[in-house]
Amino acid sequence: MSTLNEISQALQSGKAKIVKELVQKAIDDGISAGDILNNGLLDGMSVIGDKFKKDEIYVPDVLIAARAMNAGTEILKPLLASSGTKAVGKVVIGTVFGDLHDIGKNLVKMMMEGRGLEVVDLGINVPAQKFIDMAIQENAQIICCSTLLTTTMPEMENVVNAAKNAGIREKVTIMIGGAPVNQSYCDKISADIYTPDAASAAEEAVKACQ
Ligand code: B1M
Repeated sequence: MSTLNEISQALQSGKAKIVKELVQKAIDDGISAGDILNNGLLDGMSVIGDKFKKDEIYVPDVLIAARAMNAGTEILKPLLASSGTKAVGKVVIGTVFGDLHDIGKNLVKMMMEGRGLEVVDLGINVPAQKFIDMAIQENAQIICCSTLLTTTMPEMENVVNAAKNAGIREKVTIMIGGAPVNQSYCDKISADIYTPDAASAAEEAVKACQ
């Protein structure tokens, strides 16, 4: 079995310590950070997602796999963060109110930091007004909203409206992303930028700060 397969399998079994060791081994063997992320860690997480959907596994299993995923991405962080051109800009990021998923949001944050952006992470379950208050307090150019649940997508529109109400809509770029979101939803709620993945989110954020 290849190391990437082993990483995927260990993640699916929730073995955080083994995932860490295997990710380090893959790095030492010269496998690129992007390959390890996409074909090892995310491959395993996608199998977990399928099984969760089919009720073959339950929330605790998914949480254990998520912990293993985070253990792996922590090791990759310096490598993902060392690539790309540096940019100057400040971003406020969070998972919207009602949503506790943070793996994708954490990846977006990691990629943005890798591109030299300063990222203020508000965590999960973030009320719309908090995005605005923190953007004002931190003088951020960009607000990034992540969500994984169809039920919490409307929270992104609440962020857009809260920015209008606070009088900062013209000054701040609102970026949205997460599995249920797409370009047409972005257009519908009058957010500024939708990107499908963490790498393109970082790329677009850099452009928005220029
Ligand atoms: Co949840 N969950 N979950 N879950 N979970 C999903 C999302 C689900 C699709 C599973 C399924 O049914 N197949 C489903 C949502 C269905 C829907 O809304 N249509 C679901 C559900 C239903 C639930 C609960 C309601 C389950 C329950 O309690 N009965 C519950 C909700 C809790 C809540 O939030 N209030 C719940 C709970 C959980 C856990 C806590 C157990 C755990 C989260 C742990 C954690 O995040 N720390 C969890 C997980 C792990 C998942 C799955 C399996 C994996 C999500 C993930 O991390 N993917 C997920 C199934 C799946 O996605 N296949 C599922 C990997 C991650 C890297 O991808 O976040 O999409 P993603 O990020 C991508 C892009 O979307 C993008 O970049 C990343 C890649 O580069 N991106 C952005 C993300 N944010 C972005 C922002 C941007 C730009 C790009 O700009 C700002």
